[in-house]
Amino acid sequence: MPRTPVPTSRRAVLRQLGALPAAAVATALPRFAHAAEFSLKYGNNLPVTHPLNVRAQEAADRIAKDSKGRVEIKIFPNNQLGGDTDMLAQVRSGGIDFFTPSALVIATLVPVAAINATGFAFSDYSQVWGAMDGKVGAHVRAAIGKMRLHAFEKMWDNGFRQMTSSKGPINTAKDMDGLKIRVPVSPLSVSMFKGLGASPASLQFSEVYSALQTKIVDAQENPLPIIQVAKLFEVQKNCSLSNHIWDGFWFIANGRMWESLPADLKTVVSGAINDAGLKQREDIKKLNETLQADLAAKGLAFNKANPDSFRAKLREAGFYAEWKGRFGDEAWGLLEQSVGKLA
Ligand code: X2X
Repeated sequence: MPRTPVPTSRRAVLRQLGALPAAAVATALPRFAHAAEFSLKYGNNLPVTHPLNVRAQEAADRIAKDSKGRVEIKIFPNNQLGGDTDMLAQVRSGGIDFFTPSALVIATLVPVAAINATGFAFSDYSQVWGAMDGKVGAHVRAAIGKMRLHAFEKMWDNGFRQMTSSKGPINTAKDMDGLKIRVPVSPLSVSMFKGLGASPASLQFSEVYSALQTKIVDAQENPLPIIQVAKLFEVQKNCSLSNHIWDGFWFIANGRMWESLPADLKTVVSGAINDAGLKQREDIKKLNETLQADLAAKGLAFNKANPDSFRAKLREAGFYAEWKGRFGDEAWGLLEQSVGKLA
């Protein structure tokens, strides 16, 4: 029997495929096209237009090139593989290899990871990156590591969270009274918004647009880039600039998969992901400077919320004392080294 010749060029591959029935082509093609030794899946909760996806795709391209095709990363954006809770379970089990949960969301598994989201802790980005590229971040990464997940060194930016509502502007903590507001699946968010007198509902991000549209909730809170790319301005009237939480994404990998990667490939993957994260931070910073005008032109009415009334209300509700206890003195002390005394 004559042996099937091994195709040597793209042309030869196509010629050979041309001789196969369509169904066979569909299954044969990926095998030729994806000879990667490590074919890895990355799931996230954001639309493809968000800088997180744009920069992650660049990282994936660089990894394919620098690993000479040995590592291929396929991105599944926009909750294609399930919502936040589902993807967190999948990255633990190995169903997916990478996930970028917000600090708020991974905190359902690693409680101290929510520490950066302590209400009104950070006043600017120099404090944020000082803490997260420094001791606070290192403390959280170690805690993530104990759950058999690998967290890359450079956290990616979500941004300072702002409140939007279909019920009018939020100026002071009083305007929060009884407000039905969606928050992420996160114990800290629930505690904080209860402390502010609101009525928070935890929903995965995949459900936010429709929950606002159908008025299951009246309000939500997210950084401006998310309000833009997820088109939340279509279903909200007001945006109150509150900067109440700084939130970032941990780029995490399944621990077993990570350990199985040879050292040279670990270097390639880490380098590309961390560099892309730094570029993504710049993208978010630029968007924050331009998006208010953009969103205002789309009909969102902006106002500045008064942070003092919120801080006072949270203190009164015992929010800081409670979370200092839950995070522990060590973590709280590291945060205060970056931002000053909190409570
Ligand atoms: O769910 C949200 O609000 C988002 C997109 O900011 C997070 O991933 C926490």
